[in-house]
Amino acid sequence: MTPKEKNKTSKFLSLILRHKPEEIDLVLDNDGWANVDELLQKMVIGFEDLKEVVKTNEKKRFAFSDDFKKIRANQGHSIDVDLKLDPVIPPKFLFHGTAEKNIDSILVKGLLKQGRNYVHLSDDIETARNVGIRYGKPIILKVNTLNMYQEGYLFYLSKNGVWLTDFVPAGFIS
Ligand code: HQG
Repeated sequence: MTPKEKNKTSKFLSLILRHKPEEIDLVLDNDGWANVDELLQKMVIGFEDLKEVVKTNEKKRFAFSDDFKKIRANQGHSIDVDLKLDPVIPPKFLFHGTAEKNIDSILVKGLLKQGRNYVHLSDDIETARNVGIRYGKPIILKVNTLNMYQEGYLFYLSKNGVWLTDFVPAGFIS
């Protein structure tokens, strides 16, 4: 596979495993897993290519089950799946990158999950900047996550290191 083909396949996998499995008539189970044989057949790709895409994905977006019979996205879903992540204690601060144009609304309404299942946070500023730049001139928000945790908000850490929570009230953002 050329790097371009890998990138295209990875983008399509994100679409299928996070948002629209019905595009290829695939059904995910409650925990977001797809059957690998069925996926290969419906995407018309080979197992070795799929393994290569999963292994080389720069954000480790996908994971196989231990027996390689199932595959799912590690985070980023808009469809209702239960990743079965356990709540964990967050660090003192986490970061969220967004576009400058969103800031007024965020400082009033807080960070909303919008189309996805969670609000996404990162533990480093560079990642947050790269997330924000997707939507315009980036701005990095610092979230007082430990204070949130102490007030009862839950945090989850995806297998590929993305921090997830349901909602960040404006009062915890600086
Ligand atoms: C914004 C990518 C106005 C929020 C990335 C964001 C990430 C508000 C946008 C992952 C708002 C939602 C997720 C409010 C939130 N008013 N705007 N009250 N609350 N927003 O794409 O965090 O590469 O759903 O700031 O790396 O940008 O696909 O979320 O700008 O980890 O693996 O609403 O997607 O991962 O946008 O990105 P998104 P996100 P992948």
